[in-house]
Amino acid sequence: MNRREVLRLSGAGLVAGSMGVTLLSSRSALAADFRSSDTHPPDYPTVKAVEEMGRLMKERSGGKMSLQVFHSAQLGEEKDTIEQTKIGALQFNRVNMAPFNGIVPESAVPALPFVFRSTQHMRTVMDGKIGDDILAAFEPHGFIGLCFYDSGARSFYNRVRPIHTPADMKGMKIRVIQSDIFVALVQALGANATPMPYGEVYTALKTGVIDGAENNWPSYESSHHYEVAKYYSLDEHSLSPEVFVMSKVAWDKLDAKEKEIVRSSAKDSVPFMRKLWDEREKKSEAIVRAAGCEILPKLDKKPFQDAMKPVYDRFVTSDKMKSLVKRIQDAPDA
Ligand code: GTR
Repeated sequence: MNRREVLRLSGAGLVAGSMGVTLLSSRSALAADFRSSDTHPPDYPTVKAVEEMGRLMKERSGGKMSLQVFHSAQLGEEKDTIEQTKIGALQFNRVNMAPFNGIVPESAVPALPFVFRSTQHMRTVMDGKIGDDILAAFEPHGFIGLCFYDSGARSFYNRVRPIHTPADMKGMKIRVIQSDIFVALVQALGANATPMPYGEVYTALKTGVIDGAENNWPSYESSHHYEVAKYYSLDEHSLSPEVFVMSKVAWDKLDAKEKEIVRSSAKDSVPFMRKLWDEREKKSEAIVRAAGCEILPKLDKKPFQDAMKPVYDRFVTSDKMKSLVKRIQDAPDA
């Protein structure tokens, strides 16, 4: 199914979803059939991970708490599903960190360009106290941060020419995820940033409305963007993980034991997800390479990193943000 068909189905998904939900009544042990959203297709590691979380939750609650994942953006694009989660129409949601940047200030820190040195550094930081502090920061805004899932490295791809240095990006129209940090990042590299929902990117690339976008191997492949934008330059500007949240409206209806089941099931789905992620990265890379895309191997990151000062100057302003960035930079790789 392509993105357009998926979008056509999204209305149907909403209707089916709203009819299918039974919520736990306050502090009771009634059965609950929760819903979660994901923009990716059914075989994508984030979808599989949330299904695994649902399996654990069902098992640990003796069958009372179950979860259905609405994949392929059936319930809408990420910004819309975040709204639905906030009001409790949707109980769970797996989204990228970036669309949360304007809602939860602390979510901006892992989304900052080049803030992590490596995947191992990201995992160490986000699995520890810093990650827990960032998850806790979601609660005052109406969300319970449950866990982070891997998202590899985001790099630029386009349909015009290989990008070796920021100078090659001058004047290019690059789609970014809907976050001011990503807009600033692309502008700092001399390109024009076009924020756009994920589901519109394939057609925009194909018709030339945009020249390029940025993402990790599995998204570049599963979205079929590689078929219409064949230059992929591995500058790896973002190693930000994804986030899995619960609606605080739904959370407040759970008793202490149910809350513990939700939290532990989410955390315990992370190693499962990482295994799938590592496998999928390799598989997606092989598909993209076999299709004849021009991959620019690890670029010299320094000119890209040097261009990021205005981004940090603009977004890392409060003492809280400065301290989080410093704690990340000071954290060991393993
Ligand atoms: C993917 C991410 C999605 C979505 C997408 C995008 O890597 O997993 O949640 O945010 O990027 O670029 O919009």
